[in-house]
Amino acid sequence: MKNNLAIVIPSYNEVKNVTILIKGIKRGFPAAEIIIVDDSLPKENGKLKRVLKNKKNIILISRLKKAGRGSAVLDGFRKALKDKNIEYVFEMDSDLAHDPKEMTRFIEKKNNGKYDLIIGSRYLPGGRIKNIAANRTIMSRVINKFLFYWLGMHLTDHTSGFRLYSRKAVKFLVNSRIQSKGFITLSETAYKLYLKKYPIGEVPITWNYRIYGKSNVNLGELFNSLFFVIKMRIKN
Ligand SMILES: Nc1nc2c(ncn2[C@@H]2O[C@H](COP(=O)(O)OP(=O)(O)O)[C@@H](O)[C@H]2O)c(=O)[nH]1
Ligand SMILES: [Mg+2]
Repeated sequence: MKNNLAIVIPSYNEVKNVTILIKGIKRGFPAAEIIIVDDSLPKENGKLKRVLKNKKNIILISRLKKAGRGSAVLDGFRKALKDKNIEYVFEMDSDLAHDPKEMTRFIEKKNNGKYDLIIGSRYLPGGRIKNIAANRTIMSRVINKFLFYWLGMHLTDHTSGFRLYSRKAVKFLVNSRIQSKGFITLSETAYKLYLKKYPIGEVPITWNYRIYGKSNVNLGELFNSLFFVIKMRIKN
């Protein structure tokens, strides 16, 4: 049978994490097409290239400039669509926040309900957050509650980067003129799909704080993102 699964992974200075992550993916999904969209500068990107050399079913897109998690994933989506056999497209972080063992839960839900997007939620009953400072969890929860009411889209986790899309949804998104570039693209893409009435579901996930490397979120991007989603609803 032809492989019908692609996994898009944005990365920025994550050589060590990516090395571990792809091993985990290959254990469960040996034939999946893994598309890594890396924005590291040439030196770090070179290290990643060496690690991935001669590995099967891995495509590395090297952008060599930090251009945002959201835009990286969209470039990965475009690449996934080039393969006509791909029907399921995952996106997941490269920093081991998301456990590839949980991917089957998404696939089962999608197959049972004809969803176009399944979001891995930290806040659904059964979902968990491990090893992170309480203040960040509280901030994330507050933002998600706000988005729940402001966008009127009743999801528990709008900004989770562990997701499964149908081919149809991916095709729609790459042609949707997405305006944002960073992590808030997660909210923008979900909202675009919601407005067009694509069925969206959630499954609980366990989210892990990174052990290696450092987080890219900062207060500046956080505020810009909040303004962005406020404007996004007003425009629609
Ligand atoms: N390609 C690319 N990936 C990014 C960028 N910013 C963040 N990432 C990746 O997106 C994922 C989530 O970012 P992270 O810094 O862990 O955010 P946090 O989990 O909210 O602390 C990680 O896998 C990062 O490597 C970017 O500008 N470009
Ligand atoms: Mg992270």
